[in-house]
Amino acid sequence: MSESDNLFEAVAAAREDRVMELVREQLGAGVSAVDVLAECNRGMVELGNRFAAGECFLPDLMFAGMIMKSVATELQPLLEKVQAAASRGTVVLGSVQHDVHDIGKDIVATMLRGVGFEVVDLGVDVPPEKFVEAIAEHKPQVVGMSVLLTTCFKSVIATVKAIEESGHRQAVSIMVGGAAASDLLRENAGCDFYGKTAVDGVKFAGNVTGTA
Ligand code: B12
Repeated sequence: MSESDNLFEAVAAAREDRVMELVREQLGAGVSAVDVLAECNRGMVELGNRFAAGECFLPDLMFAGMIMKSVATELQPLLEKVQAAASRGTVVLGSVQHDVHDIGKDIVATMLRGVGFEVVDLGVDVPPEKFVEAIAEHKPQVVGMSVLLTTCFKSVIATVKAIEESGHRQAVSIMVGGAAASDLLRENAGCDFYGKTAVDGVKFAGNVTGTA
């Protein structure tokens, strides 16, 4: 199949014009925003594999990152369509220290806001002490960490440790997600939940706050 024929390939080949066309086509054909996003994610993973195999280079990753941001902007109103009347709780969210990947984290934030959570988005490369300060200030029920680099596992572990040492551990449920995260990381770092997708994170926050 040629790269222009499907969304997965168009994303993996960083073909911006074709990606946006196919996203609109799929939405027009009734495919849900969550499914469109999932196919784009698979394309991004494939692009990452090609990068790891030396078949494409950093500028391709950067360009694809920009394309995904456009896709996320296009999908945002659809992901936000369920508006709750009252706040369902607060989530503090960030990409861990030394990790600047933020596309997935932003999608998690958009979806949480869309279903009525307040989200305190700390951004990228967030040091453990910033998570702790935000917990003290905003009193969230849930803390979410995004991690895409295996070299940043230690940042996840350090963040959980800092939360424990600050005395806030019992007050918050901690979730971890992102392409480098796994159930094993959750267990080793002492997080409460590993979410493979943004939807999993939203479900977890709902369960924690008893608003699912
Ligand atoms: C785009 C990209 C970049 C862009 C990021 C742009 C941006 N603004 O984010 C740029 C060019 C900056 C970049 C840089 C680098 N990257 Co990069 N990048 C990627 C790529 C191709 C896609 C990531 C992405 O956005 N995916 C789409 C989003 C939507 O998916 P996602 O983040 O996984 O999020 C979904 C879920 O995981 C979940 N989720 C995410 N966070 C959370 C949090 C919670 C709490 C929950 C519940 C769920 C959740 O929800 C989302 C939707 O369902 C990946 C490939 C891959 N396999 O992921 C490599 C990849 C992550 N990068 C990699 C590398 C090596 C790098 C660099 C070190 C390259 C270099 N030599 O400089 C730098 C590191 C920069 C740094 N310090 O962070 C490697 C990491 C390898 C590893 N195992 O550690 C990967 C896997 C590529 C590869 N196969 O080699 N990268």
